[in-house]
Amino acid sequence: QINDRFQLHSLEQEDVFSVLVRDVRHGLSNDPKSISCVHLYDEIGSEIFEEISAMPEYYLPEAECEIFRERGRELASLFDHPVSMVDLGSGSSTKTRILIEAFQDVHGSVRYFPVDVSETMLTESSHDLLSDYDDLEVIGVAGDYDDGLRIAGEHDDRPRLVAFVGSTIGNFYPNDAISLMRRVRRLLGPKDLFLLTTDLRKERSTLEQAYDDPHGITARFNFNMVDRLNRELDANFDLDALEFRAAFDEEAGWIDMGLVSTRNQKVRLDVLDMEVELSEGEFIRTEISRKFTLPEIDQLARESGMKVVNQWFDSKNRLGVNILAP
Ligand code: AVI
Repeated sequence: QINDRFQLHSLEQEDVFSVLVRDVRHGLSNDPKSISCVHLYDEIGSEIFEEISAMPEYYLPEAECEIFRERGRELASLFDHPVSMVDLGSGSSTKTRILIEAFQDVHGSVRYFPVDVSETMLTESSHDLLSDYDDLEVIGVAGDYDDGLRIAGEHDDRPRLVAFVGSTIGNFYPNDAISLMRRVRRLLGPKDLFLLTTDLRKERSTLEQAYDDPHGITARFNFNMVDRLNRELDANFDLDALEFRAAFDEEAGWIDMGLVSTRNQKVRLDVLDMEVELSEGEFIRTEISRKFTLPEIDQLARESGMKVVNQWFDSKNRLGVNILAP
């Protein structure tokens, strides 16, 4: 019975290892050096991210869930008919569950398109959702965001809500964020909507405690990635000569996260046949996390060919859920 309501589209994906090789070669040749944040999330990294999400200092999940609980039905009521919900980067679908319930309350049924690179995660979470909700149909897409948008576009008899939750847009450089959102825009029909969660600009100390946390969990999240390079790329980074740093860059408007070399050192990455020199004090960026002002959210929407039609905040005004229309 569950299987009747489940379809899986498994797209050919470039294997994780080739992507790692290419990204690391490119990132470590750049100035400033960087390692793409997608590589933070191997199996161990994803578990550490769950720990981050449960820390009191990392207010984002709690704030977002509050908004979903308070506003889910209002969101569902923006549509006249049952919708297809496309969830870009669905992961374990915990947060979107709240939205699915709200849409079911208002419209009865929901067709849910979770999109995630991990087929295992996708199949497991879809199975859990289908056993919990009878009026749910799940069309999973194991692939990237563009695969998800394309497949959702092929099933277009319902109005669509495309959701990009978790404040993940903040991990994209400004131009990449606009380019992704323009691709979302292209899928949207006149009655479709895009839900975009953005973390908001706030006091430096609150931001820095969320990313440079007193428990050292985010530091561990970063060191795990370097440890991964040591294991998978036969590299010899000396973890004792690296220090975690996460600071708010006021001018750029983002948390800049990464590792600082505490001495001059040469690192070999045997698999890449590459040698990298790090000088004392040199920073290797692992991630940015943008914090938006309200005019910046409007501008992002505008530059992607959309407009903000609803905007909801949590009771402490820490995070915003924006509803964008084409
Ligand atoms: C996944 N992303 C939205 C997180 C963020 O807040 O930018 C990633 C993260 N990195 C460290 N803490 C959380």
